[in-house]
Amino acid sequence: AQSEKTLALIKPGMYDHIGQVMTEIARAGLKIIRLQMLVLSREDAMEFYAEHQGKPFFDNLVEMMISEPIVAMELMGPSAISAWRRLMGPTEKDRARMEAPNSIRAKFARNNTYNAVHGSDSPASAEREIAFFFGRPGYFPTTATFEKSSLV
Ligand code: YYY
Ligand code: MG
Repeated sequence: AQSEKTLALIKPGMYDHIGQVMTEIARAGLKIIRLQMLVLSREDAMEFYAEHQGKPFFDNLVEMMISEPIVAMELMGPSAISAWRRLMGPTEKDRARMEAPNSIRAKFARNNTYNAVHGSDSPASAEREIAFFFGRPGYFPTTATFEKSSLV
């Protein structure tokens, strides 16, 4: 399989499981080549998920994404896009538990919004999403702070 890059996010609500997700990435043969912990602004969360604007879950999705620090990682390895999506499992919590009980979402999704992780779904989205987090000249995302978080 050809070496590929993808964008992975560990979403809000996953603070206690960041290490386990990174361990699963390593065990799957993927390399973390860049990593940043940050808090998304509302504007950035809306832009990141622009394809879902207008859907009934969009507002909740944005509020979830800005509710706590996230971890953004650029992954590299053979078929990285599909390999990471396979580790993640299906989008919906119940489907993940039924169809992929060892997946990260089966283990950690609380519901269909707080569903643990994100992964790019195509080479085009991987390119866009890696550039979004790691490719903007002069862009330094807000460093992670826990002041507004329920985790403190
Ligand atoms: O790529 P993936 O995250 O697996 O699913 P998408 O269909 O792109 O949806 C993005 C994001 O939206 C999903 O991870 C959670 C949220 N969402 C939701 O809150 N409720 C739904 N019914 C579907 C998706
Ligand atoms: Mg998606």
